[in-house]
Amino acid sequence: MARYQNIFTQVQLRSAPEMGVPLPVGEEPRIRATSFNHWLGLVGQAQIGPVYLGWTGVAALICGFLAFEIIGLNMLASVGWDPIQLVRQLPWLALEPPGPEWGFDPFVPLAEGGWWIMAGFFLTTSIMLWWVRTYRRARALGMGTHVAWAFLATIWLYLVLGFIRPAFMGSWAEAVPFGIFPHLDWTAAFSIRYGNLFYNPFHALSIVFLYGSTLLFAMHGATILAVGRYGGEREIEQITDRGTASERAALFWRWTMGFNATMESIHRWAWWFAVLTTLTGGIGILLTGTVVDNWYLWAQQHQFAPAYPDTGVVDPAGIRSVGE
Ligand code: 07D
Repeated sequence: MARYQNIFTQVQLRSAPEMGVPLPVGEEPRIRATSFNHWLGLVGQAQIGPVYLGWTGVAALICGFLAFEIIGLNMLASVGWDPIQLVRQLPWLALEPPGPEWGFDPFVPLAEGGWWIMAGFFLTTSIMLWWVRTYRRARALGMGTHVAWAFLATIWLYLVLGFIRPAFMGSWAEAVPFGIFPHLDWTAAFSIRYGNLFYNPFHALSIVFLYGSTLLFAMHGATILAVGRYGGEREIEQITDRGTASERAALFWRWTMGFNATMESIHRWAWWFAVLTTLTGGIGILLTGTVVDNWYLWAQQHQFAPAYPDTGVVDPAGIRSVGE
C-alpha cells in the first residue's frame, strides 16, 4: 500500500462516502448528497459534501445574492443597460455611497446613494448571518469557536470602513464605494486626504501583522512539507514520540534560530497575527478624521517624521501651517 503520499503521488480513494462523526438530532448535515472530483482531490479532499445548509446559510446566500444584484444592476444601468459595455468597463464601474450633502441620513433617494445603502445593508446582513453559521456549526461539532472570532476581526475592519467611521464622521460619503478600481482609488484618495496613511502607526502595525502572517505561514507550511516524508502532517500522534517528524521540525528551528514554537503554539501565533492585522487596521481607520486629521503633521508633532522648514503653506485641514 502507498504510504508516503503527496500532491503528486497520492492515491485517491473511491468508496462509500465518509459522512462524519455521529451528531445530535437536528445537527446532522441537511444535504446528504455527495460526489467525488478528481481535480479537487489533487489540492484537497476529493469528496464533495455533505453540506449543512440551515436557515442562517440560506438567508445569508439570499442576502448576498440581493447585494450582488443591486450592485450589478446599478453598474449595468450606468452603461445604458448594454451588457457588452458592462463586461468591457467592469473594472472601472462603481456603485457610490451618498454624497456629503446627505450627511448620515438613513433615507437617501435610491439614485443618489440609496442603492449603495441598500446593497451595504444586504451585504452586511449576509456576512453577519454567515458569521452565526460559522459559530453554530463549530458548536454543533463540539469544536472551539476560534474560526468565528477570527472572522469577526475581519468583519470589524469591514464595518469600520463602511459604517462605523462614516457614522462617527456624520457622512456616508466617507464610506468605500463598491467597484474594483473605484475602491482602490478610494484607498489612495483616503490616504492623501488624511495626510498619508504610512504615518498612521496602526496602519504600520497592521502591515507588520500582515507581512508577519505571510512569513509565519511560509515557515510553518514549509516546515510541515519538509517533514512530510516522516508523516509530519499527522501532527497529533507525533507530539509525544521521540524521533518523529514533529521533533525534527522543532529541532530544525532551534538549530537555526535557537527557539522553536510547539505544534500547538505555532497555530496560536498564526491566529493572533492574522487577527491583529484587521484589529489594528480597524483602530487606525477609526482614528482617521475623527481623532487625527493629518497623519503626516501628527507624525511631525510626535517626532517620527522630519519637520521641513516652514513654507508658509497653510494646512488645508486648518490646524496650522506646515512645519510650524
Ligand atoms: C476586510 C475591508 C473591506 C471592506 C470594503 C467595504 C460596507 C458597507 C453599509 C451597513 C482587508 C465595506 C462596505 C461595510 C456597509 C451599510 C449601509 C480589507 C477588509 C471593501 N498598505 N491601506 C491596509 C499596505 C498604502 C490604506 C491593511 C501595504 C498607501 C487604507 C494592510 C502598503 C495607501 C487602508 C495594508 C500599503 C494605503 C489600508 C489592510 C505598501 C494608499 C485600510 C488589511 C507596502 C494606497 C486598511 C489601517 C486587510 C487598514 C489598509 C497594507 C500602502 C491606504 C495592512 C503593505 C500608503 C485606506 N493596508 N495603504 O486585511 O486597515 O484588509 O488600514 O505600500 O482601510 Mg495600506
